[in-house]
Parts: sequence; structure tokens; C-alpha cells
Amino acid sequence: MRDVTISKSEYDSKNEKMVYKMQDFQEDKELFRYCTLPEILKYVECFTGPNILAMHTMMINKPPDFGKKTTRHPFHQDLHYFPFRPSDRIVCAWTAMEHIDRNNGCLSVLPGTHKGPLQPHDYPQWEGGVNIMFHGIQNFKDYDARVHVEMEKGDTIFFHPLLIHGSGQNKTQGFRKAISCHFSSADGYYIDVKGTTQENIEKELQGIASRAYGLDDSVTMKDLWKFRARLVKGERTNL
Ligand SMILES: O=C(O)CCC(=O)C(=O)O
Repeated sequence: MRDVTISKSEYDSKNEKMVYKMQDFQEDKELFRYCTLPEILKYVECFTGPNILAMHTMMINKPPDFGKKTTRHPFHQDLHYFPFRPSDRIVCAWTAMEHIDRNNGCLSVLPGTHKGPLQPHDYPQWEGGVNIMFHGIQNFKDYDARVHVEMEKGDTIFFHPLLIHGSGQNKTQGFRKAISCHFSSADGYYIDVKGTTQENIEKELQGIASRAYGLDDSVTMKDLWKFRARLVKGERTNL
């Protein structure tokens, strides 16, 4: 995924500065090792139980901001992107790959919000533009309640998919690197998102699947996630 400001700049597409994040590294042997580390799985299993799937993998390379604040990530709940449940059996592990603070765009979270409902998400109306699929909670105002999560290299946080979180712009000249994986219990189930607040993200994903792979709109979020999921421990029971 490329940063919207940088992709409109003079950099060529192979320049490292273009890359905001790489997703779906589940077939890359070295990167996927992160999802199988006992130091990570020992905590993940407390949430998922013994049958564990890696659902969503990301290497996030937040680049230096080019003055348009497009390296910000709006406040959101990850469950908006997921058609699987139950939410209490899903957990994200997010590991800092270097010192991360407010200057290079650390995560900000709203403690306790994992106990609330999934809220409607859409693109924020940001003057400088917004990166593709960076949906945010509509009319978000709770900035005073946020806690900035400063971390050292190797620190890992584990969080619920309903926790409201986002990240700030990268004001430094370096990249802010982190690696993460959303894990789910394989014993969960898929939902049909039609008629829910998640319908907009399904339509957007269908558009991407059509442009990238020529798939028609009979492909659902469930199909896409079933394809991405990879077993890390136990048995692949339902998902
Ligand atoms: O790493 C970040 O800045 C935020 C990542 C995130 O929340 C996401 O991709 O859903």
C-alpha cells in the first residue's frame, strides 16, 4: 500500500518512501515467522484458545510525512474490516521494530472502548487526502480520552478488535516500522455483512478484487478472509 501524498510525488514506484505498508505476508517464510513466535503465541492463546489462525498480517513502514498529514491513521476499530466472530476470540499483536513515540506517529488508543459496539466507519474528510481503506469512526471527537502508546524496539501490545485506536503523523525523516498480526480462534464463524455498517468496506474490497484480479461482485468478504487465513497452531476447525 502506498502513501497517497507520496504516490502523487516525483518518487518512482520502486522507492522505499512509497511504501506505507505491506499486507498479507502469510506466504513469506521469514516475515511469517513473527506469527509463529512462542513469545507472541503464549499471549495470543489466552484470547483465542488452542486453535489459532493468523488472519491479517502487516508490516507497517509509516514514511516521513510530506506536510499533508496523510501518514496519520484515523481512529477506527479493526472489527470493521473483519467478517468473522466472536470478537472476544480475536486479538491483534503489534510489535514496535524501533523506538516509537509521538514524533514518529505512535499508536493512540481509547482504553475501555473494546466494551462498546462496532461503530459506523467511512473515509474522514481530511484536507490533504486519506490513504486507501483508512476508514475512520464518523464524527470522532474523543481526542481528549486518547492515550499515546510509546514503545521501545521489540515491545508488543495485544489488543481487542473493538478497541478504538489510530496513529499520528510521522514528523521525523525516518520510517516508523512495526509488524503486526490479527489472530482469531479457528472455532469462530463468518457473518454476512450485507445490511450492516460493514457493507461499505465489502463493496470497496470487491472493487479492488475486480480491478486487481478480475473477480466479479459475487466474491464476499468471507471468501477473501477464508483465502488469507493461515493456521499457526492446533486445528483449522471452522474459519
Ligand atoms: O500502525 C499504525 O499506525 C496503525 C495500524 C492500524 O491501526 C491498522 O492498520 O489498522
